[in-house]
Amino acid sequence: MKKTALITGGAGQDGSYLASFLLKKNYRVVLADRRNSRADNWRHKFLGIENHLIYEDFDLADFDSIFRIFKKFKFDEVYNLAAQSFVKSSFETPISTSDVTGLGALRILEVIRITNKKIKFYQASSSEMIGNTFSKIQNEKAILNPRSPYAIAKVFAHNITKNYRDSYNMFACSGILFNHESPLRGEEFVTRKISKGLCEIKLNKKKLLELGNLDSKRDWGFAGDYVEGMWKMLQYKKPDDYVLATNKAYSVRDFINLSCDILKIKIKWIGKGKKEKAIDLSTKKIIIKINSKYYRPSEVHFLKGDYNKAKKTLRWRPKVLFKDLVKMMIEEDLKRLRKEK
Ligand code: NAP
Ligand code: F7E
Repeated sequence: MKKTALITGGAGQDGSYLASFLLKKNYRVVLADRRNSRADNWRHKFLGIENHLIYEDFDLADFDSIFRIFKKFKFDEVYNLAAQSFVKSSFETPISTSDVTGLGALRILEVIRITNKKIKFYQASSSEMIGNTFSKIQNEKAILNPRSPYAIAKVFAHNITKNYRDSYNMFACSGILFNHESPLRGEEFVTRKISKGLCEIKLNKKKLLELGNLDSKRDWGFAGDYVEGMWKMLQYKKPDDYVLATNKAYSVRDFINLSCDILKIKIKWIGKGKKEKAIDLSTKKIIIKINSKYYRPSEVHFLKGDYNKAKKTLRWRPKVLFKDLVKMMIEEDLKRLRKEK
């Protein structure tokens, strides 16, 4: 019998990779999104999966729309990936972010509890929940010190998922995922902003890239690897929470330097703090500068994840590491921009 999976937020980066992964495992895959989120469906087209999925309209803020989908299908597994996922925006829209990213998970858990407690549930938790920390590496036991409305909403969703597991014996897991990127990453996130922006500069389609805090460090993995980890959590004999990460941290500046190396753009950094700039040595022009509007009211400075539990229990490990990830993103952005000509 084919298993049926529901992915909320299936139009996003992770939802697209997960849908592709589950189709290969012979699942029937239902994607639930707001209609506008898949207006051009570019990610599904990129992966060649758009004709193999069942699309349903819904909104994670709307309980009835969730209930309707659960009445229509009999799910084996549910992956809750929908969220207002951009940390910077959460400072501008704290209430709707809390409603969708926090309470949204509870709405789904309630529908599962009421309709069929056998459904396995995955919650997309985040390293942002850990926030600022003094520890050099963070695992599932890290103290949570969230620094944004987004992260605080994710803490609620994380804790309520555990509470439903403990209270109602439900198979509910959270993946505490550190940053993961890909050519399918939204352009507002820093890695894609850099890869696309520098490719545009290389191809003379743009003159200047403006960024915020270059010193923050993240543990960046590849989204395609992480969706396999999500699935593995739901296949294990008992539900639990797991960190998925690469155990390496790099700064935003490191990401830029490597991207420039790959693109063969020779740069020199001058100035400090908000006055810092990168000059293209071949043209002597400034190609990167700081714009304070990209700073956050409160920042998470350093994240590096210890994925030992997932490695030992689920036999999961990241396959694509930093260098190859940056290369993959640059190559794909170059290809797309050249096609646009
Ligand atoms: P993403 O590309 O932003 O995907 C999230 C999807 O949720 C988007 O398609 C978004 O649509 C949709 N959405 C937003 N509000 C919604 C609502 N009210 N109802 C229904 N759908 C809604 O994010 P991602 O990178 O794939 O991440 C997937 C999940 O993992 C998210 O929950 C994110 O918070 C979490 N996470 C991501 C990372 C990471 O590094 N990528 C790390 C840890 C956790 P619109 O684009 O139209 O708003
Ligand atoms: O920022 C700095 C920024 O927006 C990374 C989401 O998927 O991962 C993501 O959240 C860092 C921050 O991702 C710019 O200040 C500098 O320190 O790419 P980001 P994020 O905030 O880490 C976590 C795990 C999630 O759960 C989230 O859903 O880069 N930065 N200059 C900048 N960031 C952006 N976006 N734009 C800049 O110009």
